Amino acid sequence: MGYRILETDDIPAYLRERGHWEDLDDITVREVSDGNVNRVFLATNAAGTRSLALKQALPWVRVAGPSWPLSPERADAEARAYEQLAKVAPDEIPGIHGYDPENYALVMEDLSDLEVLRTLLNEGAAYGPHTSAQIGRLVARLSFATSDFGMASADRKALLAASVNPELCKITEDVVLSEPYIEHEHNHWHPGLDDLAAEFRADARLRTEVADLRHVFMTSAQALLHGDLHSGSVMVGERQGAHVVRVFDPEFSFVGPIGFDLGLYWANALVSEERARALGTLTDHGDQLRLSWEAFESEFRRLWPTRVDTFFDDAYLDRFLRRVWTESLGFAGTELVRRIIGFAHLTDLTTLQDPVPASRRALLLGRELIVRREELTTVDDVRAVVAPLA
Ligand code: SR1
Ligand code: MG
Repeated sequence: MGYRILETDDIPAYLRERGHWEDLDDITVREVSDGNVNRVFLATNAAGTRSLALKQALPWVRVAGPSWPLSPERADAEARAYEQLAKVAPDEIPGIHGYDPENYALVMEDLSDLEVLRTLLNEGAAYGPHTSAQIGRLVARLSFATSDFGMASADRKALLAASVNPELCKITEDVVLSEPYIEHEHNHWHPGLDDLAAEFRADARLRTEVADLRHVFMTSAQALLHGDLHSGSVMVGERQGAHVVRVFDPEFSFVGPIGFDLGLYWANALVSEERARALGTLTDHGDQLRLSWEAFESEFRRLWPTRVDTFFDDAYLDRFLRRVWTESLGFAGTELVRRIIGFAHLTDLTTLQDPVPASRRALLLGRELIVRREELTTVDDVRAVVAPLA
């Protein structure tokens, strides 16, 4: 039949055709699209005992519409990423009920009993003790398993070839790793940031450092990434008294530099910290970089003795982790900058009554992380950069 864009009214019959739902008299569907790129629907029965989520990739960027075409094949990348994630972190992703490559549609577990991490934080909640450690551990498990340490060379090459995701990588290369530093129609910012936006575009050193990070992003095929690991790609909550973390939306997944995943997570934690500082609701925000890095590093080191290629010795592990740390800081800086003077701003800042002071701090922090990433070798060094911006 070929690809068709599913509307709310199409979903019941579609789910039934695909074998996901039986009783067409007992199904209610609503659209809950929230991210920038795709459409998401929730199907539930009247008793509330059965529910499913359906995510479909459109042939364009959802928030931009047909004026920004984008191949729906990105859903293939998402389905592939979930396959890899299911091997290393099955309890930290949504249950996947099926993927339909013809319609670029994923049917998966309804997570609406959980909350998007960004939403919770914006409402004033603390991170809590487990979330960032779980994210750090998940990144370590995914990246170790899909690196040359965790996979035989030929299998790795096959994964690399199967995981190319050119269009979505190009979006990142553009909106994160170049456009904010040049004149571009995607860029916009609060007028109170005019001076900094101009300063950043005129800063030759900053541009060269971003060019370096952009090239790392383009060429450093370390491991399979989530590819867009911000706080809107994480859901948290409680189930049967236990803390639950679910990472979703890995459509930007490709084999790239591990620091890109950690960096995005860190940048979004730092932005949340700035929001909390502005509102006087700071709690545990300042611990998140440390918690996620320590969990990442200790899990990666725990897995190291299982490496398939022992030519990589322990001294190399130290060097490799140092590189991941440094690149994570740089990528965190680029994410901070693009979310404020580029495309796709964050509600953490945009919903503040006066977003300017917090945005200025975050921008300055972003620039410091980019240009000083080599000299910031510890978490305390990073905290020392955050503090004087106050
Ligand atoms: C055109 S897509 C803009 C942003 O939304 C996604 O969530 C990614 O972060 C991307 O950079
Ligand atoms: Mg997303």
